[in-house]
Amino acid sequence: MKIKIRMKVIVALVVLMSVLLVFAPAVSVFAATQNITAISSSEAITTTKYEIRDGIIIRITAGTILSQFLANITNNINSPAIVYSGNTKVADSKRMATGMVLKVGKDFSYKIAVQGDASGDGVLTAMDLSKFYLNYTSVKALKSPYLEAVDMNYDGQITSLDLNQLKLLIVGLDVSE
Ligand SMILES: [Ca+2]
Repeated sequence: MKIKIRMKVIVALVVLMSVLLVFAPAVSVFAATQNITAISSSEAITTTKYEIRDGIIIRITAGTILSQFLANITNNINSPAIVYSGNTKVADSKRMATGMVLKVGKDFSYKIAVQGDASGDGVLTAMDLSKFYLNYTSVKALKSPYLEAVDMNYDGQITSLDLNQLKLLIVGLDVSE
């Protein structure tokens, strides 16, 4: 009796394995397709100079011109990469500003966060400091990507360290002018 049951189990396992072998190629093709989709959706562009975090491009320093920015972006899909300010296409000679959007083809878009530019004009002034303070004191919260723009040290938190760094940068720029 026990041997018969074992035989049945063995037969069942052999049948199961054959079924798996038959379907294995189909399964692996399916898995490969999924991987390709995942790679293309997360990496329509790549960059070594900047960083893409949750669809936001960070580590762009204030004063970066659009043509300089695009030179540091590698477009991985066969569609043009265009930067917009609202609905307007930004000219190559223009300064990058927080709130601009990089669109790659129809399906991909990335928000731009220029370091320290909380006001969205691409220049670091007392206005940015004011926006930082209002956010810091919970009077007026900064929204994404303006919030990401004031994470000066890119650690994912807004602290007094960011405030100090922003102050230094604004003072530094004022001195150099
Ligand atoms: Ca920070």
